[in-house]
Amino acid sequence: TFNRTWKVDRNENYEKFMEEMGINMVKRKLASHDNLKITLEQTGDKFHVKEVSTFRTLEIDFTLGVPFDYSLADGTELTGSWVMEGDTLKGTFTRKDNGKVLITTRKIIGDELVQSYSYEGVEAKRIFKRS
Ligand code: MYR
Repeated sequence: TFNRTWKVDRNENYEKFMEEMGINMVKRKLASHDNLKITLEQTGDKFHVKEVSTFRTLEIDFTLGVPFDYSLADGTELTGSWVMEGDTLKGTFTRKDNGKVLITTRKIIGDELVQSYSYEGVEAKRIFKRS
């Protein structure tokens, strides 16, 4: 189950990924130390997500398979949805500004939550521990 609060522990290739996303160096440096915490609460096919970082606090509700809008901390707007594939949550989001697609997954590996990101062939991970 995804249901708990997760605190980011480490990143893999996240700065390269953000660079591909067009985020400038100063913001990349800040974003790689954003102390992100996410609280996931799944009830059936509905999710409530609380996101807390040095940038902002926000709450998101979505239903598996149903598109919704989401803005990144720098204002980039995405639209897309999450689906469950086996034990993995898979998100497919499209940038509203350029139409390019960002794929992200969340899965539990051992006692960690691993979130992967893929954009224009660049892949990254953020690995979260139980908070
Ligand atoms: C959620 O479930 O947390 C809300 C929806 C998340 C949508 C996709 C997130 C992609 C984040 C990419 C961050 C990259 C910064 C350049």
